[in-house]
Amino acid sequence: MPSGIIIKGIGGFYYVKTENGIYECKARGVFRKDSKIPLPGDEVVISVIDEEKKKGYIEEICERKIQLIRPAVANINQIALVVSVKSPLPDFVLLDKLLITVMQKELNAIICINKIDLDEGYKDVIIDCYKGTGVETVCVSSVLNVGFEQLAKMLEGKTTVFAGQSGVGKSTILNKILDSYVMETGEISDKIERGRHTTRHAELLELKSGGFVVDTPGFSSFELSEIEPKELQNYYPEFRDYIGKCRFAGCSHISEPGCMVKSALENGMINKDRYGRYIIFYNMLKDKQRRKYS
Ligand SMILES: Nc1nc2c(ncn2[C@@H]2O[C@H](COP(=O)(O)OP(=O)(O)OP(=O)(O)O)[C@@H](O)[C@H]2O)c(=O)[nH]1
Ligand SMILES: [Zn+2]
Repeated sequence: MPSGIIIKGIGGFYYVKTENGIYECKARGVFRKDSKIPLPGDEVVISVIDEEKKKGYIEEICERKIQLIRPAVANINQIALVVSVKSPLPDFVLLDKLLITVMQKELNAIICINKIDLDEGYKDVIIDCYKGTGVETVCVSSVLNVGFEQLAKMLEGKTTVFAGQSGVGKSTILNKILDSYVMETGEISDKIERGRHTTRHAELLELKSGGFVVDTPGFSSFELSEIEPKELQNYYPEFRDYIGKCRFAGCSHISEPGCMVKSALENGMINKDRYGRYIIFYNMLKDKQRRKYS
């Protein structure tokens, strides 16, 4: 039986890309019984019932390597965190939270700095902030039409979700990347500045060079979940060299003496703003934990 990957699901039909093209498939009732809903990104085995009309049934869903809830998509392996240098200014709290989640899920991250036509200089502030994380950054502008070749290279062979606050230009970037796909793009308006709420089913769009990008609505709020305060340090790649070397085992790197993270901070090895937000997140998670157990 042929196997393939679900690229989208609409109204009970799943579109499965195989070596022999795309099949419109229904899911066997057995999945519903197990409350197992096929998702875009799922690797599946199908049976073909009509080769000419390209129709079939999903017979089996392979084990998911990863599943995102919002957007509901399976088996992605990269998240492109999009920020713009202006209109809107970067929400660094959101960006850090997204990066923490990417690290927690062991996905690859890239940072895509958009709208560099609006402020050439500010991109360096962003680059500097994330230099220590080792996350690759790329600067793009659809107005100047620059950076897309480099971005496309970073997407090759991966399944990438674009994430970032409303209005940073995710749809615009996707349109540039997939010039043969047409997607909805917002207008500059108050509506966008305040955040637009659209729900769309996630869809995997195939890249000419191999790999997929996921077309999803942007989200502008985000809660860290299921992270123990002491775990947080592990999701800061720039802390990695110092963790376990502090005077106290279980150092939170906030107020303990003999902290190697803090001395790295003082020596300029760790970005001060990133560290400042680490403290905020740490205290937030501590609070959450206290509430949970009190
Ligand atoms: N100056 C400038 N404007 C841009 C650029 N890229 C996108 N924009 C504009 O920014 C606005 C928002 O772009 P979208 O692509 O809709 O942003 P989005 O991130 O998909 O927004 P949501 O759908 O709300 O999450 C649009 O008016 C775009 O024309 C750019 O490189 N430079
Ligand atoms: Zn420490």
